[in-house]
Amino acid sequence: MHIDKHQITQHNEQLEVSHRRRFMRLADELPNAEQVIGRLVDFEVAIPSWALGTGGTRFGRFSGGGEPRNLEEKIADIGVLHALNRSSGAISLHIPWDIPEDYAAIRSLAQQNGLVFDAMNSNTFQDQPGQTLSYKFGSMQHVDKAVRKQAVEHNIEVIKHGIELGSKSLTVWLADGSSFPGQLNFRKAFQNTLESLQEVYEALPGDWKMFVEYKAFEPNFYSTTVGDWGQSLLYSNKLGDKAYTLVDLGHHLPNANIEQIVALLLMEGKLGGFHFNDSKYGDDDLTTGSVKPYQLFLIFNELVEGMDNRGMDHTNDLGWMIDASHNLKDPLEDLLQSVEAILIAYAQALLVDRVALVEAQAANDVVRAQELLQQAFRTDVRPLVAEARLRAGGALNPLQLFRELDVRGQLISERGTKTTATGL
Ligand code: PSV
Ligand code: MN
Ligand code: MN
Repeated sequence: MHIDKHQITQHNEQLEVSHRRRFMRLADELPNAEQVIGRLVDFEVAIPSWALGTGGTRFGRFSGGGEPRNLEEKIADIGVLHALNRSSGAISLHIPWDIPEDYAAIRSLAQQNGLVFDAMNSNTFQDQPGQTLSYKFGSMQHVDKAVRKQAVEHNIEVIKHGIELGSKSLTVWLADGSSFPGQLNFRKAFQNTLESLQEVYEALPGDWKMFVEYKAFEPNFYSTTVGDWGQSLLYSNKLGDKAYTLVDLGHHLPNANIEQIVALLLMEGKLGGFHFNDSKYGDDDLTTGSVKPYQLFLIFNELVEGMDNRGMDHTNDLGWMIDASHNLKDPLEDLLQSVEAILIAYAQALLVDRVALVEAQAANDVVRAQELLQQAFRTDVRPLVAEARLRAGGALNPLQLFRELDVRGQLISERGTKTTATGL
C-alpha cells in the first residue's frame, strides 16, 4: 500500500477553495499566523510500532484485519500516515517485538518512506521465549543480581540495534514494583534499579539520551519502583546529563496537574521525552485529545513557555511520541486523529499572548489570565493546521482521504483479515 503524490494533489484540489476561504479569514485575525504555520510544518511526532494493531484488553482483542505482520509492514503503515499528514516521520521500535533482521534493508525501507528511527524501547516486563530467568518479581529491581544482569544486558542489546538503525535514544519503562505491602524493601529496590540503570547508562553512546519513563501503577498495584516524576527525576539526576524524565500522559494518579510537572521538569532541564494519549481513569491509552483537550492545551502551553524560556528547539530537543492503542477504532485512523489533536493543541499554545499573560500574572489579574488562555484555546485553529500540512505536501484532510482511498480495504486484501500485529 502506497499513497501517490497525485492522489494527494487531487484531494487537495477538491478542498482547496473552501479551505482557502476559512484560512484567510482566520489568518487575518491572528498576529502570528505565518510563524505558527512554520512551527507546525517543522513539528514531528513519532509513531510507536505497537500502535498499528488493534490494542486488546485483558478481556479480549478484536482484530480489524490488515494489520502489519512484521517490521517491514509496520514501516509501510507509518509511511502511509506520514504521506497523508507529513508530521509522522519517525518510528519508535520495541525490542524484542521488532527485531530487525537486515539493518541495511530496514534502514533503506524507512528512508523510502521518509522515516527516521526515534527512541528504542526495551522490554523487561515480559518473559521472552528462551529467556533464562523470569521477570515475575521485577527486572532491574530484582533481589537476584543475575536477573538484574539479564535486564541490563537486554537494554545494552537494544542500544546496539538502535545504533545500527540511527536511533539516538533509549526509553526504559520498568514494570518493577510490588503488589502487596511488605513484598519489597523500597530502598533496596530503588538502589538495585539505580545500579542497573547506571550500567546501561555506561553503555550509552555519547550522543544518545536515556529516557526514564515513570508510571503510577499497573501491572503492580501497591508500589512502582519508578512510580512518579519525583522518582524518575531522582534517577535521571543521579545518572547524569544524558538521562531525562519521560512523561506519559496516562501514567499519573487521577487529577494530577501534569502541566505543572512539565513546567518544573523543563525548568530543571530534565524533561526529555513525551508519550501522548488520553484517559478517563488510568493508563487508558485512548486517542490523544479525545477526553481532555483543554488539559492537552494547558500542557502545550507550559511546553511552549518552558522551551522558549530555555531557548530549546521545539521539534528536536524533546522526544515526541504517541503511545496510544485501543480496542475499537482502525488503528491508523486513530493515529491520524491523535496527530491532528497534538497539532491543534500546539497551535493553540503558540497563539497565547505571552506578554499580556506575564502582565496579568504580575498584577494578580486572575480573570484576565484565564481569559488569555481560553481565548487561545477557543480559537478554531484547524485551518492553520491544514494549511501547514498543505505546504508540507500532505493532505488537507488526511482522515477523509484515508477513507476515500479505502486504505484499510487495500491492506486487508494485501495481508488478510486474520492478522495480529506483534506487541501487547
Ligand atoms: C507502559 O504502560 C507504556 O506506556 C510504556 O511506554 C511501554 O513501553 C508502552 O506502554 C508499551 O507497552
Ligand atoms: Mn508510554
Ligand atoms: Mn502506558
